[in-house]
Amino acid sequence: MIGKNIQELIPDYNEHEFIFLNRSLNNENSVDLTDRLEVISYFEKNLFDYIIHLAADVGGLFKNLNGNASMFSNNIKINENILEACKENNISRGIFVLSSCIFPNSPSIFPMNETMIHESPPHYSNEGYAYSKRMLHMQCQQYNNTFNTEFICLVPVNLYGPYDNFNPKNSHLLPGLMHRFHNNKLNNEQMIAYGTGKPLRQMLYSVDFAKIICNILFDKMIKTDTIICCNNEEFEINDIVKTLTTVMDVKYNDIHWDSNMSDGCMKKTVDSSKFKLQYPNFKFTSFNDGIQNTYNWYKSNIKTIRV
Ligand code: GFB
Repeated sequence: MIGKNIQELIPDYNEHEFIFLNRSLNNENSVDLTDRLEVISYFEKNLFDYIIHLAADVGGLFKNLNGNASMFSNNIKINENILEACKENNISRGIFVLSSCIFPNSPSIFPMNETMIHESPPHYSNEGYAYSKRMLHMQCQQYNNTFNTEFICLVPVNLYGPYDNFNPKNSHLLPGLMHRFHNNKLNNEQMIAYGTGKPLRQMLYSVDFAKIICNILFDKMIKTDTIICCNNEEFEINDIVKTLTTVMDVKYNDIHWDSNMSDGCMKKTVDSSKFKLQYPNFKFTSFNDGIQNTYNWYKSNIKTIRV
């Protein structure tokens, strides 16, 4: 998702050549990142100057609940292979993406900041993914200290937007609901949302995060930081669903909340003061506009969306 959004920004960075790895394409840039030899030889063939590491075995709450073991194993392999390939091929600057879900489930204080990532265990629902990302964070810091690299870790909150995964079984909240509600509406079926709607979430529009990644990668002032990226707004899930129903022109009161489905983590509020200090003029897309843009994109691309 983020890679596709970065592809659309390339004209703004035409002094650089971007190569996008994609596991599903059948060409020289389709690489199995869990295969160490394949990764090492790919990077040997291409002398890259920078890396933007977005690849992960990732998904929403329900994918994590059922897949913690494989998600930990896959992501540990991917991250270790990528970091080794960077070291072997002298790629000394890059962006590595973490997530706000890796933070402690019961922190000493809210909102959480960049220094608190390893303070205590993450929520059990996605501990596999969370610990693999915490190891990536620790490895980036070790590489920076040992090999003098500039590996910067960015921490987005819940991402949504064009090019997301819309498969309701393993997607995140917004795309899963959008795809399901769209089909419920077409087939005149009961609309169902999961959980109680009470948990709190912060949301980041994928286009905004793609811009932030490129801004920071080419901003040589930033060297070895960990930076939370969001606009500090937080919503109850039922308010997120209310906004979605308004945009999709469906009745919020028609929605049945299936409280047998897990709520997952109730709150994981993080603070982006560090980002705002560095980029005080960055304009985040409003949540309503972000959902409207995403739904417009979804309807125009419905034949080719990832489900
Ligand atoms: O985005 P999501 O799946 O994951 O959101 P997390 C889960 C929350 O949305 C739970 C509620 O409270 C669900 O009960 N929900 C309501 C739904 N309806 C739905 C639905 O149709 N689909 C889904 N998926 N949820 C993520 C991590 O945790 O946090 C990611 O899984 C990532 O890896 C992200 O790190 C930041 O927000 O719970």
